[in-house]
Amino acid sequence: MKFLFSICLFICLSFSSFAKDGYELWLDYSPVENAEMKAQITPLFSGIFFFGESPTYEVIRKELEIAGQKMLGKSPVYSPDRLGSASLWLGTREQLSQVLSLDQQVKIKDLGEDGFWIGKIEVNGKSYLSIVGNRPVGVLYGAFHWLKSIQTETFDQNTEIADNPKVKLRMLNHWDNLDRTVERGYAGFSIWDWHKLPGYVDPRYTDYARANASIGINAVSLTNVNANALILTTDFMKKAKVLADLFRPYGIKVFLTARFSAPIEIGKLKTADPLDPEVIEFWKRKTDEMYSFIPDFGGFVVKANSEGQPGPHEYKRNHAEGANVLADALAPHGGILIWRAFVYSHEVDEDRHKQANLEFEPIDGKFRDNVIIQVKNGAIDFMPREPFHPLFGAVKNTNLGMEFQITQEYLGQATQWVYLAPMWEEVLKSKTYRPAPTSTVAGIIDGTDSGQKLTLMAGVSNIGTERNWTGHLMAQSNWFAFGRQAWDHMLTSEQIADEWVKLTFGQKPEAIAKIKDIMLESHEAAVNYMMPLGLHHIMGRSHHYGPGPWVEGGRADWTALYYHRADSLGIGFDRTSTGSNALAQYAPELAQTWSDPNQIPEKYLLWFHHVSWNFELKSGKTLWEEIGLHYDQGVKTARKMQETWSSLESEIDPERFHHVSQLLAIQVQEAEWWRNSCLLYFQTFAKQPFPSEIEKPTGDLEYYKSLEFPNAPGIRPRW
Ligand code: BDP
Repeated sequence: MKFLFSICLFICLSFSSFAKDGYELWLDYSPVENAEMKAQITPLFSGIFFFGESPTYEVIRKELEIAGQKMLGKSPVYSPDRLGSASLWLGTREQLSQVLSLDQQVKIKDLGEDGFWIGKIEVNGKSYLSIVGNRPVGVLYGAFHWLKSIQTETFDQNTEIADNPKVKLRMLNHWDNLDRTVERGYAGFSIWDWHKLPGYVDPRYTDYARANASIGINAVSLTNVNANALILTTDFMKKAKVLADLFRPYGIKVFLTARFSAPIEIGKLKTADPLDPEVIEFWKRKTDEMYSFIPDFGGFVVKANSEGQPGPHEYKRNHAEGANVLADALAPHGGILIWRAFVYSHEVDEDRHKQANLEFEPIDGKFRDNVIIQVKNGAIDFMPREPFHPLFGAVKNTNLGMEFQITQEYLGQATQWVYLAPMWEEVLKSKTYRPAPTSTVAGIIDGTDSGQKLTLMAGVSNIGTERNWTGHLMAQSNWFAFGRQAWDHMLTSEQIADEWVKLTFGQKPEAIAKIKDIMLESHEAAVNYMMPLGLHHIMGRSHHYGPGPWVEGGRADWTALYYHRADSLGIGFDRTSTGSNALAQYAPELAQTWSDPNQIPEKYLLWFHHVSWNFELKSGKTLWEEIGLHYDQGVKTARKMQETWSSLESEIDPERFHHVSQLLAIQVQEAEWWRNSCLLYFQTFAKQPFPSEIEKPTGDLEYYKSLEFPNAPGIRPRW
């Protein structure tokens, strides 16, 4: 009996040590089995020397301990002095100034605040592999890079590496409410336990900081853009301070969302008019107080005059007047004000697409230097595919930052595997033709085309309390990819997928290739089975889960009918000069080509054109046929993803394999549901049979329309 019990215990323990629940993210450090790699890194782990001290070096030491144990089965050994037994040096350019050559000094200096250099330094005929930054955080980024290169088997100690981020602020925006619900969150509750802070510091905060630092994320806005003014009270400042102190050694700055009406709600003033002296004084006082708790506080993020949020328009002031009062309060402390361009109200225009440009173009140049306008990648709202936002290129004298959505509000939430990097890459690489004919969205954001110095890429977080952080294990890749693209938008989504898969699943060539295949086709598949050919905003109302092309009634620009405009003649939103003329907000080079339904890339066709059901596409097929083929292709790709994954059963640990398998089965059903609903619905207008090549949509349209999901996660609460 005792014997049996011991066997059971042994089996359980061995299994639990192999059980992979995804908590470790991409920092799981699998044992190094490659003999050559092992031979290279073993001496390095046995003679580490830090030039000086910094809390950030403590963070590096802890990471080296974890990595050393997991990769080599032993703790790193530190050398008591820089020569002697040392073989790996870490420190800043200043700390290493005596041993760096002049050339190396210059090279490293040019890397700026966050960059790092990894290379060999020769002293007395011995060479030392060195990880050097201009600041300790650069050393941290270098250390993470080094560990990653070991795991991806790209490390070669004879290759010198110099790397620095293209964008200054690489930021996560949490849409987390103070009661721990998360707007558009599909991974449980908020990881910020405001109730127990400041007394209780969840160890998870540290793992969160490690994960972010490992991919270069250096700023986090902790609270929902639909903001609660309470976050600016002294009690909450004390709580936020604990997080800021914890994140500091990881190079991460804390931002908070500011509710424009806070002067009334917590300041007890009668107005929030940004030009009112008492309001100006309120923001100054509150900001000073914030800096007394968090001396390196990043700044505020503001959503104003959008979807019912208060803002300067209530007082007949424009966005610049609203933003500048907060910017002025932050400026003496070096803080930054991030003002969102996601604005729309009923009155402005008949096309929501045009509203941000209508409001921001006339006040271009009127914002303070420490203001960044944070612009969503497209003009509507994080749709499965959007053409880039026309503010990029139209606004020339104001800092513009990018806002991507990592959480998959419109892209399968947490039931679907959709790798978002290809979509972001497409946006970043889009040519804007302004300010220069060769300009791209990425060039505007990183300052090379726009000249702006203050640069930002923000991503709406997909993180929650679920054990694997992101609900769907594979959605971890989107957090990872966001950080990597914010660091370097020249990386391709394929390169990033390659890194992530190796870090997450280890060195298994066949599995790596197959997982990458799935990832790289997943976004196009989702576009196909949800909203192909430029269709947009045809999802379920409010929770945005599943299809809802029939959604009508209530506020027009929250309905599907407003966007697809299907009728007996055709389908699509005419945004040319015969329609809303939103196209005129793009550079003439683009507007001209895109005005022609025969020249516009077909992926944007119905975004800008109302086209007859019989319009002929490049394939020679009619629009109606192509819509059917796209929906059907989406379903087929989803099934193929499922098959490919099934073939990996022997390669992947059972926990992760079954987690993903079950979700893929749901994804296939959801893809079929999207296809069937949309095609049956659109057929009521097109009144044509389905193309013969496709699997015929089945089911009853009335049934699909009747489905309700009152418990779908992430629904926007009342605020
Ligand atoms: C939309 C979301 C809504 C957000 C809004 C925003 O549905 O919950 O509040 O974006 O970005 O996509 O402010």
